[in-house]
Amino acid sequence: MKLYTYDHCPFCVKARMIFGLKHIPFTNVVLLNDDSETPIRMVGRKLVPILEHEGRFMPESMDIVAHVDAMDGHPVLTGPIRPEISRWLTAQQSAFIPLILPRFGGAPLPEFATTAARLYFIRNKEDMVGPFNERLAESPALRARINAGLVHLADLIAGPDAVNGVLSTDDIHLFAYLRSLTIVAELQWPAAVRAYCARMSQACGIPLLDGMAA
Ligand SMILES: N[C@@H](CCC(=O)N[C@@H](CS)C(=O)NCC(=O)O)C(=O)O
Repeated sequence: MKLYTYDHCPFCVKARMIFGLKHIPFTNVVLLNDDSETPIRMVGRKLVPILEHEGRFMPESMDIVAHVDAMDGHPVLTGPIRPEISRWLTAQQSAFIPLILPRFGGAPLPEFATTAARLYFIRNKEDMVGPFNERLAESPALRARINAGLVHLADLIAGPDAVNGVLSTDDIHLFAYLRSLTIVAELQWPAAVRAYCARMSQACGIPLLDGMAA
């Protein structure tokens, strides 16, 4: 199986997670961010993640997660989900997006291996959130909002192995979000949240982004 991704993409992290959690080998193919031709040829849209399996192409991160989790008859995402987790994730979005996008745009990620690919990302995302330098200037206030959210999240985490005690799709959504957040330097991570991130990173085989945090 081949998974087409961008390293920064939280949806791609969701799809990568299920392979790691199930110890299923796969080839992670990181596309250049300005490569429209490859995804359009596969699924008719410029979008990742895309799973290539037995000559067929599947987009949509959570469809890929469900497909891979079911494929051996031994699903691992068997735990309950809690509405508090999705509510928490939704509440963070407006501070999360302007914090992470400018930092991704400057990071040494493989999807930005060429200048054209990096510029494609910057233009595309600045159309969404406005000039990156303006968003970066707002970092102190945005960090404060995320820090407050992380304190609240610490109370929601049942344990480092699974946010609700048993692995579920909440872990897929939550770890993908938190892994993106590790590109942001100088956040205040409560111990329970940090332990959860470290454990999930190890269990999924997906490195955190601390090394390129800014
Ligand atoms: N609903 C899709 C969303 C995927 C998505 O938005 N992917 C982004 C990357 S994070 C993408 O490929 N956007 C097109 C682009 O970056 O040009 C999923 O869950 O897989």
